[in-house]
This record gives sequence, structure tokens and C-alpha cells, in this order.
Amino acid sequence: MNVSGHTLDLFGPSEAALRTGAAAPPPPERLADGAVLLRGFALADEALWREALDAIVQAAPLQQMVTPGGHTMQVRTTSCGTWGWTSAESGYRYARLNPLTGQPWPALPEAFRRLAHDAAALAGFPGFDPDACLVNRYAPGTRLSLHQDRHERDLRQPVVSVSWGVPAVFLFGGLQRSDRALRLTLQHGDVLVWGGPARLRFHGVMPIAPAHHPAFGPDRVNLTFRRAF
Ligand SMILES: O=C(O)CCC(=O)C(=O)O
Ligand SMILES: [Mn+2]
Repeated sequence: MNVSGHTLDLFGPSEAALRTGAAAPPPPERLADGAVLLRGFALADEALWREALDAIVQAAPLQQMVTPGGHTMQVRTTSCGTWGWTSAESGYRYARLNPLTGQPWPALPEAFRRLAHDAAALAGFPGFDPDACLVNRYAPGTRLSLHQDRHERDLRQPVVSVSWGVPAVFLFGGLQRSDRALRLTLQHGDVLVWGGPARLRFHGVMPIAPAHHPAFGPDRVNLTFRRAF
């Protein structure tokens, strides 16, 4: 399909977009070497996504994990895929079993895998095959402090981050914690990819401001796709 004037299939509207008449998403925005913002990239199959997300949260309820410092995390999390991201006083790690239920995490839905793969490819990381998807749900006022994602084995694989619900101010810093951070407002359906020279950049989320989204109410949901092992 080549209706948007680009030669790559990935730029063409999805079947859902064609059905609903939604416009093709804007072109990728390069933020830094290895970091690309795809505005609205996750909007096309929204209904499918929401259904998949509901099923995941039903099988693996959101939980507030404890940090290695002994604090209860503000953000509520769950996972899908072979590996789930976990935090406990003993440290951060990827685990096959959900510590809350003792069960394996729900499988990564095919629609999620495809979206993460296609977003990574557009950002210059072809062949991305995530085995972990961390779901974060932020209530108003909740923040995520600056950190690096560095518990994955192969740091040549990017992180693909999908935002849903109310907007968030995302801090995209440098390779040192003290580096000045870019402030980006991430909206419902935006996808941010960072890898290569940007893979270990510090990042975080400012406290979520009061707002309302028709599907997510006052909350923001973020999914990060990773290749853990
Ligand atoms: O919520 C976000 O936008 C980022 C989430 C994140 O960095 C993480 O879960 O490691
Ligand atoms: Mn992170």
C-alpha cells in the first residue's frame, strides 16, 4: 500500500485508519541520535489495543511494587510477554512468574508485537522482537523519577514506549543523570523509540496533571516494549 506517498508499507494507513477515515500519522520526528518520536502511531487500532490491555490487566492485576530502597512505587504496574519487569527490596529483575499471582505473565498480544516491531523499524531498528512489555498506570500526581533502562541483556535492542490516556510531560535526559533533560508532552497514541546511542539516556515522567480522557479517565497508561533476554 502506498497511499501516503512514502514507499514503505509502514507509512501507509492501517486498515482501521482507512475504515475510519483517520489521517495518516505525521512523519517520524528525530529527537536525538537513536531517539524518534512517532506522533499518533498507536492510534490506528485503538479498539483492538484497549481490549488486549483490559484482558492483560484482568489476568495480571496492576500492583504497586516495592523499590530496592524499600519505598512503595507510586506507579501501578503489570506486564505481558515471556518476561515481566519486577521490583522488590532485593532489586529489579525480569521474572517469568508474576510475584502477585505465581502465574506466568499473559502472552504478548500479536497486535502489540506488530506495533512495537513496526515502530522500531521506522525509528531505524529493524527486526525488533520484544519478549517483555511493562505496563505502567499513573494516577494524577504520580511521577517516575529519572532512571536508565539497563536491565536488559542486549542493549543494542531499543525500547519502544507507547502512551495512552491523559498527557504526560516526559523528561528525556542525557547519558549522565545531571544532563539537561528535554521536556516532551506525550499524548494518547504517541510512540517514542530510543536505542543505539540513546539507549542509556536517563528519562522520567513529571507528576501527571489533572485531566480527563474518555477511555482512561484521569489516568495515563504507558507500555514499554523491551527485549529482556
Ligand atoms: O511512562 C513512561 O513514559 C516511561 C516509563 C519508563 O520509563 C519505564 O517504565 O521504565
Ligand atoms: Mn524507563
